[in-house]
Amino acid sequence: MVAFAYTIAGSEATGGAGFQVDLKTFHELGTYGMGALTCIVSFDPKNNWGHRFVPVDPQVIKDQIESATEAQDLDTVKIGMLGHPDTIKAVSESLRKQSWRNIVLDPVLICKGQEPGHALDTDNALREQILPLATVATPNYFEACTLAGMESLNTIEDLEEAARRISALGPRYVIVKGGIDFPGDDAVDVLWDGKKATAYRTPKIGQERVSGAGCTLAAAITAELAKGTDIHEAVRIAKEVVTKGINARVSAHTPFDTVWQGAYSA
Ligand code: PXL
Repeated sequence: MVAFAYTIAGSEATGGAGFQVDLKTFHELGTYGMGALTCIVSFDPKNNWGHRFVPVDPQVIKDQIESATEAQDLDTVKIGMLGHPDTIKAVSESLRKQSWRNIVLDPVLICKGQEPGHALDTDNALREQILPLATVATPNYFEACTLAGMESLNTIEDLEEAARRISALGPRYVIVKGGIDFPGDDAVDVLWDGKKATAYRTPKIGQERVSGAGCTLAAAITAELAKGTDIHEAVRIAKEVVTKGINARVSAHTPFDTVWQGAYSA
């Protein structure tokens, strides 16, 4: 029987991040994608592609989750952009209504191109109400620094330390994504599994950011966990999906190229 992969995430209208990326990735990995929308992001072409952000009414988020969880026996969910304390409260309450085998949290604090650090109440709500429920967290460089309380990550040991600190806040598994900001020639992700750290490396592809890499990685991990793949293999496959997707990236009139999920099986 087909495995169900569920996402609770925001829409990014150009298809380069969020809900759209999650569904494409779920499909690419052979899972049946479902989801609840938390917010609607429309980049503004007349204002340097700045973020126009509209939260979905919290009750409507709860209704969507009720509908999906009654329709199917879901046990694996990915949490993407929440973006507002009221959204976080609604999602946290809905998640607590059943048990989950896997809750994969991509702790989206800000999006590419946004100014960091203006929404402390959202960051704190995420840390207090969602992170403790997560079984897997996939912070990027900036999110790992923020959640772990570290100023910078310069070595593999720093990535491990950040992952261990974030694991102490709830999630059993933490994958810290070094990405472009981590020094050196490789894109390094470190998985802390509660006992040991494993580094996954691939050569960096250029020095420019690509939209959707983080969403794709977390969604691919979610799809693999939904199918019953173990966490180490799930991370390995997810990294391969992202690497192939960046190699085959799609250019847009937005500031960033975007990952092509379809490259994985092509
Ligand atoms: O890449 C993070 C992200 C996630 N979800 C939505 C987004 C973004 C960044 O733009 O818009 C909806």
